[in-house]
Formats: sequence, structure tokens, C-alpha cells
Amino acid sequence: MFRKRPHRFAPAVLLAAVVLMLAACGVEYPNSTFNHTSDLNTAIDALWDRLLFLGTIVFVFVEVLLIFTIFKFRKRPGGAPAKQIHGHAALEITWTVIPALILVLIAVPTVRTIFKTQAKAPAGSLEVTVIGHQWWWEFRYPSLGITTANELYIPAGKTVNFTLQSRDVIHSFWTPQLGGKRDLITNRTNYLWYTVNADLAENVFNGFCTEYCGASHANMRFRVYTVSPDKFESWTKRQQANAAMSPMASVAPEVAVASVASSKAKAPATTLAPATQRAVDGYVYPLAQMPKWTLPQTPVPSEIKYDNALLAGGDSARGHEMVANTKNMGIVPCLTCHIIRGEYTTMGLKDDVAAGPNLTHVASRHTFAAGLYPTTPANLARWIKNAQVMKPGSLMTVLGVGEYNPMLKKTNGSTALDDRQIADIVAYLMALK
Ligand code: HEC
Ligand SMILES: [Cu+2]
Repeated sequence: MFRKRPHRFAPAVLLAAVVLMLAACGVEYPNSTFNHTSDLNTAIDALWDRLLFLGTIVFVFVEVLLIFTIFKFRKRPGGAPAKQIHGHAALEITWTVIPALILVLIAVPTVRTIFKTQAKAPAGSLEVTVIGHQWWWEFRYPSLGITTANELYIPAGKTVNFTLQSRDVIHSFWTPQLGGKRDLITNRTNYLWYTVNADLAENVFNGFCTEYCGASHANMRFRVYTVSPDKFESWTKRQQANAAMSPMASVAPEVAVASVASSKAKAPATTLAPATQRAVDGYVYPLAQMPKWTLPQTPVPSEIKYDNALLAGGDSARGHEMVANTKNMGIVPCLTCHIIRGEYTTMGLKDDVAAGPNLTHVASRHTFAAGLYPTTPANLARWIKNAQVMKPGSLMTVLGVGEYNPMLKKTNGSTALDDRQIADIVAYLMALK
């Protein structure tokens, strides 16, 4: 039946095809690259459109000719053999020249775009150094004295020049919606620059590592907040401030570092006011405005047992004592691997000595562990207890009592952090706004 009357099914097949095609419309594609959100992806999209246009013409022309030929010259019963010809100069020249012209139409704008996007960034661009780590992102703003992790703020309408480096293996920096991607290569510096459209202030985009880099490659993500220049400046102020509760909390960062460098004394007496919390202000992208596709969806592993009720009793001052002054710590102190600006222990240290993210304003970031989890007390508690279970291969050690450390192949003894101590540390971390 089907073999005899294929045309009967044609309308049904056509309908199915149209329905399928239409089903693709109206869906949100939060990580689509086909956007005109920056000068870079607008330029690249123009190339894509041109290719698609020319390619469609060629496709239609070739297919129509093919179908026509198959139909017209098909074998018929009793038909005469086809005319046998050899060589046709005019035809051969035509089918060489036309493709050559098409290639020129593609090559010229492509090469121009390559030169434009590979050129040095325009003078006056905002410099951001992106450092890939297994498995998280470090963002430094050298001209602003800011170091942060996994959450990048850039001003819309201003050119940003990314200096791309790696601390270990090869990674790749990609924000599909804004442009990229470009590799972060060991012992080599790459650059990438673009200007996000000014009307895209107050947006957030997903970023990914797109070069396989080990166990938690898939867990190496970031967020990009594009904000108005005013809000960017306000955010800058917050990030430049020394950590809350630190002895230097109320001192401008440069002054604090300079005072320690210039005198043997740890700090001028006037600034010795530990546990005073300077009012932290400055812009942070409102959590409530985050579109759902930018919120982490990774389920928290149920293997880590932690009673959330303990978190209510967390004491940030005790947490501060433990973390910053390494009091009562039977574990590798946090500040062996993390910098908290304004604390004596990490005073004047260069970011390069830190194995982990800068925690000075960790609670001002909506996500942690490279976009894997929302920054909530419950998640942070589990992270401190057993970062290896929270993120496979993570280079943060396992710190909870009785937790198994797969790297050392042993279970933590009683000198590790108990759940109450973790609650105190979490209370402290949450104060690092
Ligand atoms: C051996 C080094 C090391 C020690 C010790 C360490 N950490 Fe970490 N920490 C890391 C590394 C590396 C990461 C990044 C992990 C990742 O995202 O893959 C990290 C990530 C974090 C994060 C998430 C930060 C972010 O923005 O993503 C927090 C919070 C944190 N550590 C807190 C602590 C606290 C609190 C302590 C002490 C109780 C501590 N760490 C001890 C290495 C360490
Ligand atoms: Cu990576």
C-alpha cells in the first residue's frame, strides 16, 4: 500500500515536518550563540548569516538540478541510450568560476573579521585577567585591585580585554551568549576582547570551560553579570573593601598593605579593632533577578550528613577566630589555601600563592565551587565538611570529622572540624559579604 501510493502520505509527512520545526520556536535558548549581544558575536554572526545565505542558494540550486535530472533522464522502457559527450569547455569554466567567486565572497569578510578580532584591544579597555584552575575560575581586575572567583562583573558598553592564563592544564573560556571562546594555555597568554551592548545592563549569562580539563571539567562554570557603569563602580567599591570582621575592615586596602609593609608592627593601633564589622555596601546583582537557567541545579549529595538546625547557632566571631587566627584548628588552616584580604595571616600576599579562591567577599557571590551550588549556609557547611563528595576531584581538602579523604586514602580523625565548628565557620563566611 505505502509502496504503491507514496504521494498519499506526502501531506502527512509534510505536516509532521512543519510541526517539528515550529516546535523549535518559542523555546528559550539561554546559551545560544546566535545573539547580537556584543561587537564580537555581531561580527561573527554576520559571517554565519552570509555563509547560510550562500550555502542555501547552492543547496537549492544543486538539489533542484539533481531532482530534475533524475526525473527527466530516468530509464524508460524502450528508451534510447543517453547521448554520450566528452568535455565541455564553457561548462567547466563556469563551474569553476562560480564556486571561486563564492569562496571570495566568504573569504574576504572572514579574513577581515579574523584580523579585527585578533587585533590588540583598544586602549582604555577594562583589563580582566582570567586564570583557569582545576576546576574553577579566578578573575582579577589588576587596575582595580580586585580578585574574585567564578562570578565576573563587567560594565555594559565598555570594552573588556580578557588576559587568559592557566594555573595548570588547558582550559577554555566561553560565554556562549557574549562571545568567545578562547583557550587558556599553560605557560602562554591569550587575549580576548569584546564590548557588551550598552542596553544589556542588568543581565546575567552562563559561562563554561570548553576544554576537557579533568575530573570536574563539567563542574567548571561561571556567571557573567553585565551591569551599568554606575553599578559596576558600586560593585567595585564593595570588592575593594577589606574583609568584614578583619582587623583592617575599616581601612582602605592600599593603606592596610602599605602600613604593614612600612612598619614592623602588625598594624597601626588605631585600626586594631577586630570583629568590628564595617557596613558593607556596594552593588551586587539581585538574587531575585537571576533567570532560572543561571541558578545552579546540581543536587547536593546526600552522603554528607549535616543537621541544618546547627547552622542557626553558628557564631561568626568564633568562626572568624578559627579561620583567620587559625584557633582550635586540628586541620590544614583555611588560609593556607585562601586569601582573605584584611586578615594579618594573608596580609600582603600575592594571589598567586593561593591554591583556592579569594574569600574576601565570598558571600557576595550567588554561587560557589565554580557555579555548582547556590551560596547558602547549608551548602557551605557540606562543602567544608567534604568538598570531595560535593565536587569530584576538588583540590580543597576534606575537613569534617569522620569524613573520608580519597586523596590521602584515610578517614579524618577527631581533630578535624565537628559540625558545630563548621556552623561557626559558615556563619563567618556568610558575613563576608
Ligand atoms: C588545601 C587547600 C585548601 C584548604 C586547606 C581549604 N580550601 Fe577552600 N578551597 C580550595 C580550593 C582549591 C577551592 C576551589 C574548589 C573548586 O571550586 O573546585 C576551594 C573552595 C572554597 C570555597 C568556595 C569558594 C568559591 O567562591 O567558589 C569556600 C567557601 C572555601 N573553599 C572555604 C574554605 C574554608 C572555610 C576552609 C577552612 C575551613 C578551606 N576552604 C580550606 C582549597 C582549600
Ligand atoms: Cu577547565
